Amino acid sequence: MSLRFLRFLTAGESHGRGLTAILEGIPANLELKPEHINRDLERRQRGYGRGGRMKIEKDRVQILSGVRFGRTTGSPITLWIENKDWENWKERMSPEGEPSESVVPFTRPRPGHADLPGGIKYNQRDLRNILERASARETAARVAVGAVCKRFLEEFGIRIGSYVVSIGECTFPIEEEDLIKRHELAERSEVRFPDPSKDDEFKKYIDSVREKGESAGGIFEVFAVGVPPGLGSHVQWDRRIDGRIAQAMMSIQAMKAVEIGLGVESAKRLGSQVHDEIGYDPERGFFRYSNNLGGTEGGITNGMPIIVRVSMKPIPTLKNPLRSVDIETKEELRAGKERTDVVAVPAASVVGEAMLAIVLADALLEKLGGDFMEEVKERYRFYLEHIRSF
Ligand code: EPS
Repeated sequence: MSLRFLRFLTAGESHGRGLTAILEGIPANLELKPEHINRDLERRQRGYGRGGRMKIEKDRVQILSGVRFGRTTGSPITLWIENKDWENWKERMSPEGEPSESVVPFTRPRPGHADLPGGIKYNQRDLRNILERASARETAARVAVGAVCKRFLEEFGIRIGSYVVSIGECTFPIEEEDLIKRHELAERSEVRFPDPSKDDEFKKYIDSVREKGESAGGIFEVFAVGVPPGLGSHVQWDRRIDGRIAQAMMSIQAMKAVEIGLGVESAKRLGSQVHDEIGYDPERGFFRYSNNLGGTEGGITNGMPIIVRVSMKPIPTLKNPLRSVDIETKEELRAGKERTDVVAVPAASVVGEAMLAIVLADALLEKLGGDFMEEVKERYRFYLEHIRSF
């Protein structure tokens, strides 16, 4: 499944020169400045539990095409983020010449990483040729694309946020009910948990994981508020918005499960305890008494906030590596080691925001069409009037 109106591709290796993304389909005349993107790039780099790499990088975007004097032109938008670590990898990652002696092939695949299946598939005996692209470094490019989509959605009053629910076994009840406030609290937390007073306990937990030479995953939630009813469609499998969101989330490196609204819990409850009752108010129009379904019914948004819960597995690079086999000698030994993060759930939640923004911008453009912002906005006004009078 792919996007229906927007298109984007990313390119670049973790220790290559940098990352590129090309995004096409954003209407002309949208205000867009590097600051809009840099804010999210910087947020993605934060989070307790990251390894040494984040001290090296200082992700900043350069807009290479599709924007002139701070406004989109409708042409493909090219985004470029430099890898500062390239300086240390120039010889080992050179696109030209022959490998020098410093190039030691990576031959001991890490269980849980793309190393072995990717090596087999692409017939690469130096597994670095796989791991460099499989690395979650690529998510910086997605966050840049997502930030452009957020900028677009903002023009329609749609806001996206996220917060961490748990890291490994460490979790606490979330007291705050309001989604925007949860997001704002998460912004002040070192682990993006919506109660910064719990930071020390999360940090202690992450330290204990590090001391054991282990890694940990976790759960985060991403939401969108201000979404109109009617994005996505029930009429065809690949137009259903929940399926599109799930695919986008699962495409993030290391994600293993996606739930919408109550998700797994809804399978245990009876119907009356799950479905969101409908009310009508002459001022607000149709509304719901609850939001157990997380803003989607029949593959269509229903006007309630979209709430997505995503589970991330532990990072596969371990200080105390698991059993593996050297692909050259076929000897059973321990997997290779690379510098790594211990926990990257806070960063993943920012990537989740980007993916939700991309899917919703695509679905909004699918609904409204249009090549320039004034046109899209006029169509949106018409559609809002239709919703009010329905
Ligand atoms: C990653 C390994 C680490 C992470 C990296 C993802 O990088 P390195 O091997 O350079 O230490 O820091 O994440 C990023 C570079 C990033 O920008 O998020 C991996 O193997 O997936």
